[in-house]
Amino acid sequence: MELFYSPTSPYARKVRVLARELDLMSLIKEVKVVPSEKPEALMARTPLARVPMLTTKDGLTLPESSLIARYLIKQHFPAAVPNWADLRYEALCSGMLDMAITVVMDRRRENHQDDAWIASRLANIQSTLAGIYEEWRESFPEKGLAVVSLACALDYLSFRLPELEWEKHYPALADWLHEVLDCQFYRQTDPRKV
Ligand SMILES: N[C@@H](CCC(=O)N[C@@H](CS)C(=O)NCC(=O)O)C(=O)O
Repeated sequence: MELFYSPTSPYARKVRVLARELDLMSLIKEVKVVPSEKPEALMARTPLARVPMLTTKDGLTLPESSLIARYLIKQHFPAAVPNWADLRYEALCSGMLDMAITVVMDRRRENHQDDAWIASRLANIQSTLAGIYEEWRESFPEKGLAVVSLACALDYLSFRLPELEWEKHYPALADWLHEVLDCQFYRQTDPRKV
């Protein structure tokens, strides 16, 4: 299998960590690309030209991190059925990342969106984070897709939107994140070490 990724993509990081946790790396060749350069190898497999993108052992091209995550879990646990609670956390974290990335990309453009647009994206991230935090305080899975999704999303916020200062607002969640990140799979995929 081939997994196309870029080192700074939090969606790609999620499936790269998951593949390592599920002990699938002997079956996967990672291919580093810069999607904005529209590399031929990526374009030939997905006209979306986004990462992550997985070519499965049957030659299917899976162009979406949630799909790839479900495929990887099925490879490790053939009898796995959808874990809706985990998938829900994954979707919430992906939604937060979608908003974070639009803000990060917008800041790189010459013609920026107006401040109200940016503020509304940041407010959505903050309200989603507040909701996740309340649930996390009550109970949260110890491992698996929910943990990987949340850790990759939170670390992306720390990396690209430090002004949110989420770690200051939720110190217990920040402690949890640093414990999770203290593992070789996260170190190997740290976007700061590009
Ligand atoms: N919903 C997609 C999002 C993937 C995505 O937006 N990837 C970005 C990198 S973080 C990308 O490849 N962008 C390339 C581009 O927009 O040119 C997923 O979960 O896989």
